[in-house]
Amino acid sequence: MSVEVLDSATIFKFIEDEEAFNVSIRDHFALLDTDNDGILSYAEMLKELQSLRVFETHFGVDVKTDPNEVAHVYDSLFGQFDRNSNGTVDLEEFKAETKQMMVAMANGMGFLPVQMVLEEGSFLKRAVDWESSKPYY
Ligand SMILES: [Ca+2]
Ligand SMILES: [Ca+2]
Repeated sequence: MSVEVLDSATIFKFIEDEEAFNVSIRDHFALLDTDNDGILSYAEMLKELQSLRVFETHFGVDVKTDPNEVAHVYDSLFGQFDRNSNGTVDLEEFKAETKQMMVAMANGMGFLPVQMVLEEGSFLKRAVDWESSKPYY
């Protein structure tokens, strides 16, 4: 984990760089697909859903939640990824939903840079690394 400063422009630029974005989607998908069958089951997605940190506030305070409620939220998040509701998430679904979530996050951030704790391998960390690998222009 590391603390990074990022702004919505970094996220938008990363998404718009089709090639870089596709590579990171494929990488991340392959990491989650532990049985290598090319699709993500609920169990395989769970790790990703947990990393979305839906229960943390902006101040990093853990919100106490009832386990039933947590399971319900994961179910509904999984349903967002599983667009054709066949019980698994394929690469296209994963890409479409990840992109949409990142756009929503970027829109929510506005124009001011935000300091965030990012996990290694998360998409936001990838976006930051991607930007810092670019020469200034
Ligand atoms: Ca799988
Ligand atoms: Ca599906």
